[in-house]
Amino acid sequence: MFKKILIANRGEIAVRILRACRELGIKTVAVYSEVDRKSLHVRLADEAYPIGPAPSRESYLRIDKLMDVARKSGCDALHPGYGFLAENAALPRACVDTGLVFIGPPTEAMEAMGSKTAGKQLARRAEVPTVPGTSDPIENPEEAQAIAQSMGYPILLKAIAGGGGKGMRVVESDAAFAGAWRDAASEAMNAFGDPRVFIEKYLIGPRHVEIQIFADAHGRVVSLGERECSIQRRHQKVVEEAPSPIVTPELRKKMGEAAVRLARAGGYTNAGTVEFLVDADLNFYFLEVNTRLQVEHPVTEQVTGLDLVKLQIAIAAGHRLPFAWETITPRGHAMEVRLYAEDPDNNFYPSPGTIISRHAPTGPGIRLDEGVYEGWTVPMDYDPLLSKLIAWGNSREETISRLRRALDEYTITGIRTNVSLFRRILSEPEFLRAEFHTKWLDELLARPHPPSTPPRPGTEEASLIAAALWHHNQTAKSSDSHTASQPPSSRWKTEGRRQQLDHMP
Ligand code: MV4
Repeated sequence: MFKKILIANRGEIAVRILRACRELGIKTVAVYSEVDRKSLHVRLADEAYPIGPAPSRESYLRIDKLMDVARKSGCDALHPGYGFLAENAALPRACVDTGLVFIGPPTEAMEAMGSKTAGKQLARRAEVPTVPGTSDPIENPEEAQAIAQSMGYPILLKAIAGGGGKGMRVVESDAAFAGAWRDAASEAMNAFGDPRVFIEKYLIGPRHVEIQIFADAHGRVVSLGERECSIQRRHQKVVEEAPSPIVTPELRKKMGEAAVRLARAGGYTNAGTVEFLVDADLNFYFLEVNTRLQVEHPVTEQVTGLDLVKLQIAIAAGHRLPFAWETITPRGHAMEVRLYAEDPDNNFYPSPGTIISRHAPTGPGIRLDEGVYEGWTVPMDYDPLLSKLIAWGNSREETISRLRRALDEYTITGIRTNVSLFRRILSEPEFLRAEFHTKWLDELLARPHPPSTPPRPGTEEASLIAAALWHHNQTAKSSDSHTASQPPSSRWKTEGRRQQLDHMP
């Protein structure tokens, strides 16, 4: 087993990896940029080293600095987390050169599966269903249009290098093709420096369902079941759950076997996620492979009882997977919401700042993965993910009621958060009936809706009395600034009682 692991990341995921290492008796080395000197991952690690200024290009994306730290501190392995360099094949390559074990797939598997079209070609060879369309980029627009005509509209143009919905255009008719082609190619060029585009049949109202796979270095490949990730805002997942409410045991088996075939075909090892779109008739189509641990991995952990980070470390150290996939059946239901330092009443603008006070929910079925603490300042230089709140229950209904209860317990002052977004989603009848698809949240948010929480009082020194006075004035002025399910009075009562309790001797 490894003695010391370099954690090449920050925030909640660095903390998550640290915790697994601590439980395994492995020493940890953190790295930090100038604005992360006081961050939680730095405080919790056995050792921590600065790697440069705030911009990630000059710190968390500097492979040379990471290798320097690993050599100097005597690490034998590196965990990349997610984001930053996690899916950049140059990182596993550098690790090999430095004599470090990369906790993730081999360089070649990352390259073979990381690109959208390479992944799609591999899927076709492995007889994994793909969306009808091309799996090669098309050079000439006339040829592309002929393909679109023969497929029938609507079609979707997708950038090869795509991500986050950039370089994607739906084309409804032949007349709209030429313009959409130009737009998609120039957007892709601007965003990725690569204008190449391919064509797919456009699926209406699909769901995003992904399969968690694990592969060891001894030929065993397993599926750990699916996660439902259709609740997205502008291509960013905000709520994830396991199992998917629409996936039957038969579909789970079929999708799991397809994902395992693909992983085998790509020579994959370690943790990976195979993304699929699922249509209304429960046909599934391969989308892409994520060659890393995902943000939403905790929902799989909660329903399988496995620690995926420990599994990643064990596999990287050459251990065998200790179970066969036939033995994995999800138990109960888990759901995660991503709490961000952003303002849902102001177009989800990032809201960095200092956390004045914070109260974390606990109790039955609640897990909180976070990288923050009271008094810490959320930097504006990175993704503002604060915490992942995860609930587990025996049924989807119990899980949702626990999550709502935990959201009511969660308070954080000094910064704005998107908590109110989740109160809203978790009380929508369609969400409760699990009737949604990948565009559902964007459509919901496009409908007019009053702000769902009262604005917080002045964030510097929010005393209970000021808050109560403010609230009194607010309710006297208007009564429509809240939803029926969450009257602000009860919220202030809860908060007031807690503050009184906090100050009891
Ligand atoms: C699609 C699609 C419909 N038909 N492909 C968006 C991001 C990229 N990873 C794939 N995406 C989509 N591909 C076909 N042929 C609809 C989407 C899509 C989507 C997919 C997953 C999660 C959220 C989404 C939101 C809008 C559109």
